Amino acid sequence: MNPIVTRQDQIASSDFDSSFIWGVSTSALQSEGNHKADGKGPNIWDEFVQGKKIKNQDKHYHSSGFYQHFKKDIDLVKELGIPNFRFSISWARIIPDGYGGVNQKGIDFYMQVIDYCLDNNIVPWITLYHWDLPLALERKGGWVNREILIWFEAYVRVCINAYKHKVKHWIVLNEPLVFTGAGYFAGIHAPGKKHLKNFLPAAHHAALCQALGYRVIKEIQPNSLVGTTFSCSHITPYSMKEKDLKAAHRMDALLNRLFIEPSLGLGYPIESLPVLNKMKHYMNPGDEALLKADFDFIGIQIYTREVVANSLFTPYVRAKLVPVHQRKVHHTKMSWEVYPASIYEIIKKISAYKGVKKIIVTENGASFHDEVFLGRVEDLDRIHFIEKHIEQVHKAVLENHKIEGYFVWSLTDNFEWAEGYEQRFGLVYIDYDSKERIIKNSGFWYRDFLRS
Ligand code: IFM
Repeated sequence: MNPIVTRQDQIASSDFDSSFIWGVSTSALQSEGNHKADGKGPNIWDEFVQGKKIKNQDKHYHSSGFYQHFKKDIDLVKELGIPNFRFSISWARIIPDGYGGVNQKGIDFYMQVIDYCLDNNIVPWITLYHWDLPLALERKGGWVNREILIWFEAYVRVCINAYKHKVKHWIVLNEPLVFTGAGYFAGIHAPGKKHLKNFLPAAHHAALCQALGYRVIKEIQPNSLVGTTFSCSHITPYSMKEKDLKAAHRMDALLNRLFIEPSLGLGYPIESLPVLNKMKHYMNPGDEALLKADFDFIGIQIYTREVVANSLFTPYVRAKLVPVHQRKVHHTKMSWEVYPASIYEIIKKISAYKGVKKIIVTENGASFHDEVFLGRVEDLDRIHFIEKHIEQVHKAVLENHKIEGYFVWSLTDNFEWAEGYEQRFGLVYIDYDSKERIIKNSGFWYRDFLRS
């Protein structure tokens, strides 16, 4: 296939140190399909999609079919010359009821995926939890129940013991703010719970589990490299009026600081967001210490920036995100502003924390309207998006911030949670009927960039 763009005057991977880590990310629930195969237990999304909260009533039951087509997909990773592949383990494939009996077929499946990566010189990076809690655990309260610490520890032990001889890079949680905020406060993601009384304990238990996961992995596999990921967005106040500046500060505490600061021993950002005071109702003596973890790397996941205005009607944060249509700015199909400088600002911000050793962008990418025409997907918008973001990463490198890697979200189009299949983030287009994979021009662009 032809390279799509000429590379002169463009950012090149050779502008980065040769040790810089380049990769691509995906997740189990969004791409595997086969949700009942080989003894897998039900998870919260298997149930949630049966309600009415997913666009077009889409279900993840088949998706791109990574479960049966993983070799094809890893072949694509290889063809594109991407050295690192991040995917997640489905908890309910490994332990169908969440806690207790282990499903050997689940263990075997991920062993095959890992082996196939290694056979192809691709480094596997495994996320242990990417939002798909076993349903049996949700029936007992899920993330709201402090027993999640026991369940999660047992699950992590099984995974690390199974794969420790083959996998070095582990990511404990994917974006705890999103799965607790959307799943236990807003009710728009599984399990569809609402209110502060669910969100705060869920968030606290997730923060405890991210640190617990770190400790368990290091205990079993001391030479591992362990990180966890955070969704982050650069925040700009809507105006320079004091009320908007303060609103931006509160929103920053919620979106960017809530989970990283306790892991660094700084506690929850209560002074900036007073509602977090209520977190103490869910904290046991000694929890401050248990929240800490000495992560080898921090994964940051950036898609946009947020413009924030004061809002008396928004409970708890008294701040609102000003939508793109009101600001009339260039945006993706998700209605997220295209603002590449956000990635630079966030790297700078996270780098400034003394306790952060290394930062990896574990997700960055965009959904645009993709069309197949004569067997090709000419997704110039996505190429431009990724290129401009990599330029900003490079700027951060030149300023010696602690950034050491970048992963595109995502390898293939997949099930975008409440947005279903309408949103396509892949470097590779999926025809959901035939399961045909078509490398988009952005995929070729990334390949050429990595070769350059
Ligand atoms: O698809 C998601 C992913 O699961 C988590 N981070 C953001 C992506 C795009 O919304």
